[in-house]
Amino acid sequence: MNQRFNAEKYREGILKRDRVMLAKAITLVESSLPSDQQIASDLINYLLPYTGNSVRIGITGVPGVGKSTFIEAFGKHVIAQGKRVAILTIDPSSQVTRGSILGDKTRMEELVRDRNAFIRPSSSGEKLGGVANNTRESILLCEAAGFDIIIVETVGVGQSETSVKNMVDFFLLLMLAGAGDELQGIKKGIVEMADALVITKADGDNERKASEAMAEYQQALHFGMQKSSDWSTKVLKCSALTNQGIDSVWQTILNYTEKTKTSGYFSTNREQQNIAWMADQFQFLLSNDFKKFETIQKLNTSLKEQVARLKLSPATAAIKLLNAYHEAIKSLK
Ligand SMILES: Nc1nc2c(ncn2[C@@H]2O[C@H](COP(=O)(O)OP(=O)(O)OP(=O)(O)O)[C@@H](O)[C@H]2O)c(=O)[nH]1
Ligand SMILES: [Mg+2]
Repeated sequence: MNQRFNAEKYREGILKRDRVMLAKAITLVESSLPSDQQIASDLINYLLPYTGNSVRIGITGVPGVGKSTFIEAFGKHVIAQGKRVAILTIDPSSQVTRGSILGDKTRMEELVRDRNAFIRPSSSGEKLGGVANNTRESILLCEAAGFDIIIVETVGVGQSETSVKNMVDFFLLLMLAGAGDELQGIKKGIVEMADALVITKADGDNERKASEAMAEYQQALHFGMQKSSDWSTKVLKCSALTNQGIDSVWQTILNYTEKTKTSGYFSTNREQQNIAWMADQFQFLLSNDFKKFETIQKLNTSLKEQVARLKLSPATAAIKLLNAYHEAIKSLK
């Protein structure tokens, strides 16, 4: 049985940097219970003034590229600089399996035990807005709890990279040397979206291949489009085993934040992300509300048939659907 508190109590705990309370608050924002959602939204509104003071880093890459191992090495490095690091892991498959959590606990063995690190796998949740919305709220909670670096990790398959890109300041793509983009299951556009590409496992026999891969990507990206951040994608290599190159990744992120804070991009990007978040959420609410009316679902089915058989124009059918929705709402009053 999950104990629930009022929003005030969660707020107090989080501002005191109580990690147990932070974990409980994340469970709360992931909950689909309407009563929990009410407390969660009060809590987020309370905490907004204490959020925003972090660097949000998205990390993606195919299974086995070395995300967990990299995060362990990178996290420790950043903590050694006096920072506190929160790691939120998004599993795009519907459920976080116990296996993957346990696997990460062993791969992030030292971080798990470090008081300056907080690791939390996101469950898909059933809440409106899904994983993306939960993760955005979890980022805010971690910031209010005083974490300076927030890492959002996702496996680079499926739709999740784009939604992660839209909730972070810096987007890092981990790549294997010696395997083409297609082989790695990396979709078109992802490479261009990244603020840095990092070739992993650049150690031992693999080091030369990593350098070759770096040169190839540097060349390919040279012809890429200019980003609105005015930042050109950096290509790096590292080894999480030897720690070679880990500091370069950190320095690159520091350069990025300095540059984009000076240009103003850092804050306008966050403003736009907030507005896009609201628009996303509104779409979710609207389509969910729409689905609640059984009569409209029936009408929807019959209109689809008519449209398919060219008995009715799609535009007219859409208007009929909207009108029926308006009527259904009126009948509620
Ligand atoms: N040589 C070498 N091996 C590494 C390095 N980083 C990770 N590995 C190995 O690569 C394998 C996969 O590493 P993980 O960190 O689990 O990869 P991941 O991307 O988190 O994988 P998923 O969680 O399955 O998506 C493990 O066997 C690691 O030991 C590295 O820097 N050098
Ligand atoms: Mg992993």
